[in-house]
Amino acid sequence: MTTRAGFIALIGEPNAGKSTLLNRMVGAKVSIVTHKVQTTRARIRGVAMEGDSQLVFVDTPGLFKPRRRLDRAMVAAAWGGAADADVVVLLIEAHRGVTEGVERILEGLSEIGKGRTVALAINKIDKVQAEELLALTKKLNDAYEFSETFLISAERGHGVEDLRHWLAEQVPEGPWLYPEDQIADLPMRMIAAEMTREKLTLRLHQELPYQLTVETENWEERKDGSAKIDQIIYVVRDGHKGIVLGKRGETIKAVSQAARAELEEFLDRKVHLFLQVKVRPNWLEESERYSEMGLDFKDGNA
Ligand SMILES: Nc1nc2c(ncn2[C@@H]2O[C@H](COP(=O)(O)OP(=O)(O)OP(=O)(O)O)[C@@H](O)[C@H]2O)c(=O)[nH]1
Ligand SMILES: [Mg+2]
Repeated sequence: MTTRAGFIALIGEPNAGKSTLLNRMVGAKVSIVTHKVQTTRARIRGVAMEGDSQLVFVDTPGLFKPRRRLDRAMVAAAWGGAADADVVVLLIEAHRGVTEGVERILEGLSEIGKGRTVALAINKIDKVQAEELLALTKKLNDAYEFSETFLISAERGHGVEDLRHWLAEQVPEGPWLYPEDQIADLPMRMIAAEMTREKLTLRLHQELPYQLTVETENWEERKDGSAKIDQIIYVVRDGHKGIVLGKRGETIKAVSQAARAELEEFLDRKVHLFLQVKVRPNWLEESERYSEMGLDFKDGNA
């Protein structure tokens, strides 16, 4: 049997649907998803099998014009993901088309895409009319020489099978990189922290989700088979702490319940989740916070 295996980087603007696509390819929720931009902060690997090919998908943070250290580190991680991959898939939102942000990404691709297979995936086709897709496909292929174009809905699954089949043929021959049954390559404590951050992002408004981070502080396996997980939510201001806690602690309680439910499903066992909110005005400038997130602090240097 000739096996194949390779890395496939999913890149695109924030909110393009990269994490949704990764989860669909893997068949499990490995990467968090919200309707807000800049949800994913680091590279997240999910593994899928297709015939004799092992596809290692690399979800990346969205590409945007960075302002803060964290933004710069995120964008660097995303381009780094593309540079390390065998195949790059650029996701574009069908209803938004070629935005300024997309134009900047195409410029970047003219460097990083050199000598690499780059496919275009126009996502969220459920949101537009078929005629629009034709025009958009042409426009994008005029701007960059993509190896192939796919019209997909990561959320509903349209076109995803075709993309997967095609990718299975593109990755190089070689031994599999992970055990056949592995679906993610991310420490469990990090997946757990991400789940809590997703629930916080869904509940909190404006800038707050971008100014907090979640870390798993302690993970204890209990004799009864359950896990006790302690996490810290770092925020930058006292006022933020109050908002995260909510009136009579209602917000943090709801977040904790939602995150715990998802963790229990993922781990298939009982979880005791304890969340603590700490004010740490300078966490966005602390290198340890970046390594916890899976980012390189130096990448954030201006
Ligand atoms: N209508 C529709 N919505 C989609 C589709 N794919 C993803 N979405 C939605 O788009 C939003 C963003 O999805 P994500 O997967 O978090 O996007 P992302 O590219 O990972 O975003 P960042 O991590 O912020 O860069 C979510 O609300 C998804 O449910 C799709 O095919 N159709
Ligand atoms: Mg994402």
